[in-house]
Amino acid sequence: KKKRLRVLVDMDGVLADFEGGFLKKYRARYPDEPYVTLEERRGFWVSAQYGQLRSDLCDKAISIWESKDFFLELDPLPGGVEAVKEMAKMDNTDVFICTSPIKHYNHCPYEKYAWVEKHFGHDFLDQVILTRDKTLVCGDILIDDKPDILGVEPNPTWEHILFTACHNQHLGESCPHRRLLSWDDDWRAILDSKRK
Ligand code: UMP
Repeated sequence: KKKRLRVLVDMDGVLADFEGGFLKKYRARYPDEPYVTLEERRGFWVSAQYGQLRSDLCDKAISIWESKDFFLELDPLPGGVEAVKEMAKMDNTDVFICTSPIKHYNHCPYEKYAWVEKHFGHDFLDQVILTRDKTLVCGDILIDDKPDILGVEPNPTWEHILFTACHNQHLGESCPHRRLLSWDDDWRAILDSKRK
């Protein structure tokens, strides 16, 4: 029996290297300020950890991803673009890129579309979902590096597959989700486990 499988894939931290891009531009713009290495990152919110380091560093961190070209110039994470392109060609499989733009909207939403066009091609823009509430989006799985994905829908249709990132790699049993350790991990087996 074949029902189509719908896969939702997050962008920042899963397809695009938000953490690496942030640290590089933060250090270039604020060379004399302290920073958090990727090894030391804990918690999803970069701004919160920088704010704990020193209160004024929260706004300095935010200034980085609010800048023009920040999202557009993010490097792809290894294997992600290739994996999503392969998924999109699989039989009975629909794949969407599901990403939350920041509320400082003058660059980010535009650059997210431009990033997808640059790395996937113009036709793939049909697969982009920008939303601040992923619980409203229906799908079989959501591959996302954020440990807690909450919104107005208490029972989302998708199973959250936690994509391992620097900020979530130390989370233990407190985080109950199945994981995808990287795009070298067996994402095909995860998809197959959801096919009816
Ligand atoms: N983001 C912040 N603050 C942070 C870290 C990330 O606003 O400290 C933004 C960047 C992305 C969004 O636009 O949050 C994360 O979106 P998802 O990965 O959940 O789609």
